[in-house]
Amino acid sequence: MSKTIHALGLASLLTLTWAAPADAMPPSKCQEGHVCMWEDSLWEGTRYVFQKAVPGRYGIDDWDGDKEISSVINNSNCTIVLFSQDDPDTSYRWWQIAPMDFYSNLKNLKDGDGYDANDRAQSFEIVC
Ligand SMILES: [Ca+2]
Ligand SMILES: [Ca+2]
Repeated sequence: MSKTIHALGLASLLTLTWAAPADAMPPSKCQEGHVCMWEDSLWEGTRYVFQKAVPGRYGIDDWDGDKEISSVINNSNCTIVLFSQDDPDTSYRWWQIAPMDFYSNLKNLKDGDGYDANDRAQSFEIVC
């Protein structure tokens, strides 16, 4: 009896582990050729950024988005650079996201000094 319970317990644990991969690409959440950014991790909360991947610099809204972005999908062949300030030229921190890459939690994206990008981006650049 106890052996059965133990086996069931292990089976549920394995199921849980496999059911929640660290980073699962949800392509339906961000249209092809676009860059999308959300208020919360795991593509939840308000989607503050929905931008066609055209090269250039873009602001993140001061009120709705600045220092709030927590998850990003780059469903494009361009590179994204997140900046810590509204003006990329005065930003002292930046974080790069490769083409077709994504972060379900920006705590996992760190700059060279070890600072994560979560709730820090205030503008971004699309480089193609
Ligand atoms: Ca956030
Ligand atoms: Ca901004």
